[in-house]
Amino acid sequence: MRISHLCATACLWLATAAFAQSPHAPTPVPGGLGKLAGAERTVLTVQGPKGTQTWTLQQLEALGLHRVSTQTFWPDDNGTYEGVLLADVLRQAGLEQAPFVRVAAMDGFSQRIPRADWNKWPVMLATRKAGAAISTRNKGPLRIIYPRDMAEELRNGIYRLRWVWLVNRIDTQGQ
Ligand SMILES: Nc1nc2c(c(=O)[nH]1)N[C@H]1C(S)=C(S)[C@@H](COP(=O)(O)O)O[C@H]1N2
Ligand SMILES: [Mo]
Repeated sequence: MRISHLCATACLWLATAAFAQSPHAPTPVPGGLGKLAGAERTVLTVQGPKGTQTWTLQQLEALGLHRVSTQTFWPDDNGTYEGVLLADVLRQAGLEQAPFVRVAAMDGFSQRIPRADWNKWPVMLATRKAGAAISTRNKGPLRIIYPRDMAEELRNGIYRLRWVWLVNRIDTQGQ
């Protein structure tokens, strides 16, 4: 138990160190960005072992904004995104060790994202594109952004499904 815990800690540290070295990894935005219009509205419900949590945009961004410039699977969507690390959101709900989470969207779409993804890569829950809020028409206010340029593997089509947009719920349903 202790040894496996040590390993988990070391592996996490190694993974974090590797993220930091990639020029394509999200980087922290010190001090955050100006407040968004509508930042007080609830945009996300997370259900985990710690119960059900709701999040406003402002509360989410207070977890620590990160920024990444990335290619996507959709040329029009390429660009710079700001948001929080999915792992940080999951930790607040006690879900960081879950085998997977289900990320669900306003349009009824959902996908399972396995733990390996948020352990290996700084997967983001984006709240902004180039500093501005993302409208629902533009797949916001929350969307999953993989740091796709960090790894060749992330170009594989299996990850395309996991770029859920219009995200409004995270849970472990279907386990
Ligand atoms: N909210 C939401 N996210 C979504 C989807 C969706 O229908 N709704 N489609 C998924 C699927 S099945 C794929 S393949 C891509 C959609 O890519 P496309 O718009 O190029 O078909 O995004 C994923 N994210
Ligand atoms: Mo798809």
